[in-house]
Amino acid sequence: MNKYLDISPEVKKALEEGKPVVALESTIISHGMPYPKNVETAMLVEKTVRENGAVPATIAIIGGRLKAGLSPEEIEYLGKAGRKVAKASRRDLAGIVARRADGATTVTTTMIIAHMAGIKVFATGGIGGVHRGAETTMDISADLEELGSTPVMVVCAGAKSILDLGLTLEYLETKGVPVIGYGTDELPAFYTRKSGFGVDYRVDSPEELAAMFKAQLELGMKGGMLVTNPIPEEYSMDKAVIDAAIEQALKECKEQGIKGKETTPFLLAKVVELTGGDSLESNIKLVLNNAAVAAKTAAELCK
Ligand code: PSU
Ligand code: MN
Repeated sequence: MNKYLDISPEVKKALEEGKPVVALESTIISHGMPYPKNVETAMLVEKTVRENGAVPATIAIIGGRLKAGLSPEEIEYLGKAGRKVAKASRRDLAGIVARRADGATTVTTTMIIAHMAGIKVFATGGIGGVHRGAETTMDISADLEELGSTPVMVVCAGAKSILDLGLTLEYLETKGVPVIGYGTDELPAFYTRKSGFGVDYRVDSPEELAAMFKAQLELGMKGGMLVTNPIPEEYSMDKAVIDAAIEQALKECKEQGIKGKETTPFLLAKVVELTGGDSLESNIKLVLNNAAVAAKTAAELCK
């Protein structure tokens, strides 16, 4: 086992016994939602994973240790610290570990640590992608590279239209990442069920998701698989409302000269602020929905 990795006793036992485990990220807690909703949500997501037959492993870096499986106290600590905790992407890992610092893991670093621990399925809300205007800024999330190189299944609700969804799909194609629609032929756009872009495969059951991922692993493919699960109809947002909020957030981001790793957290917080918390409720519901699909799929993979 990697000398910098700590697997919690519960997660370790499940992995040793071949029981299903689902990885969960921590940037969504520290940078993706305000306190205390973030902590409440993280605990609810863990509960949902359990109710659907798997053990949750929330991942973060604490005091320079890579953690697979956090205690409720550790989740509270990260949630309360919020954006004061470093958002840890691939390039930050060595620095944070060497300095024995804390880091909230993004999709990228959660995949890296899940893979180190032997966890195959990971649930989150949305992934990073190719930002609008990337043809000049070159702002492309490291999440896409990671999906191209680390064999973990990521269950999300698509990507927010703060990104260029068409270019994000092109990039995933280049990196050889299969994009699966869960119960849909269309890529979901996080707050809404449709984006106008097609997926590579439509899959309608956890059994088939597990079969496809098993084939990918047994083929020795080095990359991951992206499962996009649409937000439940009753929680989806009005497209015009969310589009207006996103346009406004993008405008303020540009005006304030926000760049680099600050961009996504800024846009996420702005959208919540502009929609008066409605988008936060949708965000919570879609994460729970993804946690359930991921847990059922992890259980199938263990059969
Ligand atoms: N998109 C969301 N919610 C999130 C994130 C993205 O809708 O919480 C977080 C995830 O942790 C993701 C990261 O991996 O932001 C991507 O950041 P960047 O765009 O800087 O790569
Ligand atoms: Mn970026």
